[in-house]
Amino acid sequence: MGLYRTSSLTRLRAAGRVLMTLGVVLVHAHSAAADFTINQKNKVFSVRQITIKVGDRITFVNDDSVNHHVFSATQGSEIDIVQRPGRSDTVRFSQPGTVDVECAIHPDMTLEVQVRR
Ligand SMILES: [Cu+2]
Repeated sequence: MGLYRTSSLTRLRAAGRVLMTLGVVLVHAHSAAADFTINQKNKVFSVRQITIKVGDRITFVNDDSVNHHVFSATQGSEIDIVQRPGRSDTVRFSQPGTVDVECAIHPDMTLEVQVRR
């Protein structure tokens, strides 16, 4: 009897550990966001196009000696960040779709962000 109790308690504990491990794995998979960096130098973005996943982050860095204004009017993914030289700001993209980014000061500076599910 005593032996039986011990063994079913052991089984319960083992099952609990499996469930906890699964939970940790699921949480980890859900939060596995990637980080990207895009620089602004000589009045261009370092890439013209980038494909990322929902939840990923892009850090915009102003490597110029003039102000930039990272801007997007894409609905649900609006960006409006004035950047002094040397400044960097991180934006998280939470909506799937195409996000058109530009510099509101230098309209030739454009960047297309493809956000995939
Ligand atoms: Cu600019």
